[in-house]
Amino acid sequence: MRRAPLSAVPVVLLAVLVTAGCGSPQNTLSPHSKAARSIASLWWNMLIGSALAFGIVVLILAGAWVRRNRPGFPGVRDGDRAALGVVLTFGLAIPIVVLSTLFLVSNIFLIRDTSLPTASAAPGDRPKLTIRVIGHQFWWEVRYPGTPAVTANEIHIPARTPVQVLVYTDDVIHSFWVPELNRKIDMIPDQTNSVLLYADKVGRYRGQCAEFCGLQHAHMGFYVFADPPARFRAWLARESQPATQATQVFQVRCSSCHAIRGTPATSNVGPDLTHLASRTSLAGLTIPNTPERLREWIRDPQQFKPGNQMPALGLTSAEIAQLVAYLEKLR
Ligand code: HEC
Ligand SMILES: [Cu+2]
Repeated sequence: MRRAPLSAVPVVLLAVLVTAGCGSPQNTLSPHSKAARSIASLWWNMLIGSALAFGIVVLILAGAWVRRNRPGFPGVRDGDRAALGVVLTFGLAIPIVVLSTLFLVSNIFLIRDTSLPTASAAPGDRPKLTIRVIGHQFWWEVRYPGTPAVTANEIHIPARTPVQVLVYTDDVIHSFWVPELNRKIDMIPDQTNSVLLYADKVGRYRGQCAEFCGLQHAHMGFYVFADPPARFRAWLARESQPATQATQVFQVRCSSCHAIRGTPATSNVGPDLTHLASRTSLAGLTIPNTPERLREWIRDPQQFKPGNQMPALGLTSAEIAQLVAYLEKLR
């Protein structure tokens, strides 16, 4: 059997790296808003520009290598002023000019296209809705000011509507990022930052915490659902309703950390569960929200997300079954 040449290894590795991001549901290069399009085109322009610069450098190097043994080929000696000039021009002057221009241009793009429109913007561009997102290790609390609605890890917004997102953190630094809709925004203790969310198209966009925040940082994902405006309003109206019944097991075992509005459970150490059954996923997109997975989660949350802040509580199967039946009704 012929062995593949060793030189194929870096090529294969490179191909894996280059294609790893393709087709993911979280792709900066498949923008769905003006802000994300501006970021993507900035990226393409930088890629093309740096590929050109790289190509020119490789050509010069190759030319020099081919001619290195020809008589009269310039060599570099001590005190050679021309050589020093070349080094200063290509090694210092040109990089300073190119990098500062790039820095300036990319900041102008970012400020112009990805920031929240100011009060002087055209009325159609101004945010129609404000939501608050609070980072927790390792999940996202989502509030809709002016309504009692609180949810977790699944944000609904109306499509084709500018939405202002105010972000802050309950513990360490996190970073809120929906690559297909806009840039990242850090969630910093004792400070509120804001970012614009806008989606051209009805759909589901994946987001991710983009600042390492602890053991389960990678399992701190979320969805943004851009709904048709009427469906969004119906969702928000239902999400604002309290729950109609409570259960004793929940009150005893879970209410120290979770809230179910309309019942005596009001803590917010963990996600608000008032409309848990209306969500598609659990624990920051770690598992789908099905009765089986919910049961396994309650039995031992650490099996899916080791190091998350909900402990296994040693409940009996009967207690777990009762809790799952109750939580499944919270639509
Ligand atoms: C010590 C605090 C604590 C207790 C007690 C606790 N939880 Fe949790 N729970 C959490 C935290 C924190 C999370 C978020 C975990 C994550 O995603 O990182 C969570 C997540 C959940 C989720 C997933 C919610 C979502 O939308 O992703 C469910 C369901 C849940 N808990 C149910 C329960 C039930 C039922 C009980 C009682 C048997 C309970 N929890 C007791 C802290 C707690
Ligand atoms: Cu994180």
